[in-house]
Amino acid sequence: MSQTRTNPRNASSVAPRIALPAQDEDVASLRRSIVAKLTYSVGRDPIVASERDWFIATALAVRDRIVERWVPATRAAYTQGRKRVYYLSLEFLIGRLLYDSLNNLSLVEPIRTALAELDVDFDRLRELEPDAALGNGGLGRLAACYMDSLAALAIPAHGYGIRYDHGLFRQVIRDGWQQEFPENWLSFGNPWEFARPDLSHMVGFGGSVEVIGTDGTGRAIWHPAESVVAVAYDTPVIGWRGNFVNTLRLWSARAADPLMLDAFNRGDHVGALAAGARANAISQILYPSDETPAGQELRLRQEYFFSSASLQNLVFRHLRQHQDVRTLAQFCAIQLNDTHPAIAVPELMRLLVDVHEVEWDEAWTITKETFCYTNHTLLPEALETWPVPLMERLLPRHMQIIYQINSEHLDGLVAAKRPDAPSLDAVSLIDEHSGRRVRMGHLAFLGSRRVNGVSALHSELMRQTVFRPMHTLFPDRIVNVTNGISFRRWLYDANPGLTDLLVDTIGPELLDDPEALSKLAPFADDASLHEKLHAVRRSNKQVLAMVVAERLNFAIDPDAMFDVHVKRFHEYKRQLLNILQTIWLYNAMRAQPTRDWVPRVKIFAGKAAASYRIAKLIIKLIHDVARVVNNDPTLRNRLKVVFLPDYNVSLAEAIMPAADLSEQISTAGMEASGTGNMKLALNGALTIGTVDGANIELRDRVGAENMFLFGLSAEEVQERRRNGPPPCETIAASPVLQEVLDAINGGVFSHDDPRRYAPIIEGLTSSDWFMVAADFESYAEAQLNVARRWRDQASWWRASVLNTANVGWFSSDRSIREYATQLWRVPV
Ligand code: 26W
Repeated sequence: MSQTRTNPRNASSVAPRIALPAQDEDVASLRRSIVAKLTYSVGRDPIVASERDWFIATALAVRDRIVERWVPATRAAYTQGRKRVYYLSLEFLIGRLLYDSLNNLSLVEPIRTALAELDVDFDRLRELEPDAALGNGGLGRLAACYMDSLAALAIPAHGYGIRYDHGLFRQVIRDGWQQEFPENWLSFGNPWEFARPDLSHMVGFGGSVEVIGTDGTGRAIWHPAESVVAVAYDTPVIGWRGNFVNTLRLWSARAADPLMLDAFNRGDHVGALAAGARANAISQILYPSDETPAGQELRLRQEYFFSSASLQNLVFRHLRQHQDVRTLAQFCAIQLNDTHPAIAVPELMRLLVDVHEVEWDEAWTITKETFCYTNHTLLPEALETWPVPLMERLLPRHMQIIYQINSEHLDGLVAAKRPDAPSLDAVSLIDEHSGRRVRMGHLAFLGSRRVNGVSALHSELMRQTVFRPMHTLFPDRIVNVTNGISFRRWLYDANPGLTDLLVDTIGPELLDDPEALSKLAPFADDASLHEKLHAVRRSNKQVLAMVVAERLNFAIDPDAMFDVHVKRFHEYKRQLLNILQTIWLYNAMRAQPTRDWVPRVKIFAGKAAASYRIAKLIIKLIHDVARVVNNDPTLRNRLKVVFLPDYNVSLAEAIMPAADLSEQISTAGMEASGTGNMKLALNGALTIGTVDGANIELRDRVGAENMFLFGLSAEEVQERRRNGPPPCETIAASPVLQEVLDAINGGVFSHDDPRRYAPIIEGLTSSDWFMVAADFESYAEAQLNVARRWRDQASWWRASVLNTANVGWFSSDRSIREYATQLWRVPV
């Protein structure tokens, strides 16, 4: 295979020495199996094989080595009768699997050598793998990190979700505007999965219910009007060092009766396929909305589809092994990743009562003992509720069950006559205020033994705000499990240079024990370590600069500070605050061009929900500012603004190791946790951030003196929203902010349409809900401190070392251990 096209990864293709040196027999056997896969599975002659053919062949050869471990791991968990975790999630934001699998198997070097012997370049090959982008952002990526840690810790687990034909949309920027295009990750097949056409479940919708008992607790027979088949696709999930393998089981929807032959024979060729199309639609596409209610019926169909298939499957598995459905809670823990699978609560009740004839009360006890629920956001617009009429039409039996659960819950409350009892209205499963709607958060809460938030602050705010009435009734139910990240993917895979340096400095123990990173702390002032870290960072920045050059045809200087703001676009994440400060810096540089400004590259990446007008306008503003700033010769290249399109896991793997500064600047109280903050700190970036989400726990470990914290606290935000000065006063009191807004308003960045940003200015001056104006001065001041610290490189690298040294706790292994002991009651 020729090696002409430049590949940015080649620049950094330092083999991570965490992999054992290539053994001759490994190399020879890998080479043989790759050629065999190419020949017999791909059906290609090596002479004519394309790079993609080689990729598929390589992945299949690697998969064999995973399966060799999968079968015994699954069998052992079965024979030992171990309790199993089922992680139900509508999203798994996985990214690529080739490099990660190889790293887990310590086979990176052998594969590289084997492929080189076949004249194939591994680093080019791995870039061909499409990202599995079956998620929107933090919630989906967390699910993927947790699957990684479950396998690493050898906890028997299944991830359950949907095998979307199309993952998160591809973001294309045209003239500064975001456009969405369908993504097609399956177009060349998926070498990692096993289709299981024999493993399927029927999922019903609509129809009628025949009630058998005399009260609401009796059995019923549901006659669905429509049935959809859920077909399983299994992907093995291998743990660190290949010791254990779990299963990610994703469901694909098929029509029970794909072709209505009588209609076809009548000549109605389209109508004959209609039912099939309606069924297929369920698993066709990931909902791209993040933090906004999708609201559509299709979304509810997706939620019920995968919840029902997963529960039928796990009950089936339980019965096959233990025969008695009543012991379910003893052997299964089911985790609900947000409320998206909350319908699983009444679904389990239906399976227990209607299908397995368990008495209602016992069924409810089993249900509550089996489920746990994680909440990922307090944004009121993102809390799921479904209109009662829609639920009655689509899931009539579940609606009956929800009514019964609700009436027992409310009756119990009345009977208890507690003096501190919240109003029935506040704890009812039905919201009677804006049309009658089912509160899925309340349903998940009531049906779970434990409910958790994802950072200390977020869990506390759950108790004080959204779940306050429920918390009063069940004061022990809400617990905290602060999020974590997979160090395998976010350090060993993404930053082999740093990984090697850490191993050289403090020993290989850290590879198996993230807390061992603390041994780095004594080296915080070691100048020779600083030098080496600087060399690693610089080479990672060079790689990122090549990505920028390739994608945007634009040069950035690896010696400038890389100031990185990457995440979904949302007003509360305040990319707007960052770009306003960028304009402020631009003005200041133009006013004093001879000052010794620290050279900076502002790097943005992230997608906006397709319907989120203001978020898309902020993306456009970043591009407009970039055009002006990047072409202004007076700045002498000391400020550049870059927007990298189509942010995904793979791009994040290139960005995290190349960042100097990490922007975590959400409005306090609004970011449940954040996980990008952890990835960046682990890779040695310093954080500029608000006292929000997991930033707080980061501060507690890393030390406030090694971060740049600024802005209002969550409490101050609340207070200011209630009684604060009007935003126009805040703006008037800050001449620099006023100047920035005047520039935008005056069309400095949008000569072609000076009114373009009126909605943004209007939002700031009329309500400033996200406290952009309120926090501006404090943020700008913190950015000055950043520049000051950068000038003192010894102090900067000291802080960087202490970041990496103190973030071991944010490993998702730690999070999963907490889930295992506090929530699931499984041994670790
Ligand atoms: C119904 C529409 C919808 C879609 C997505 C509502 C809510 C969501 C998610 C809860 C959004 C999300 O990804 N939340 C993020 O979860 C991460 C993992 O816990 C946290 O780190 C982030 O702070 C949180 O925003």
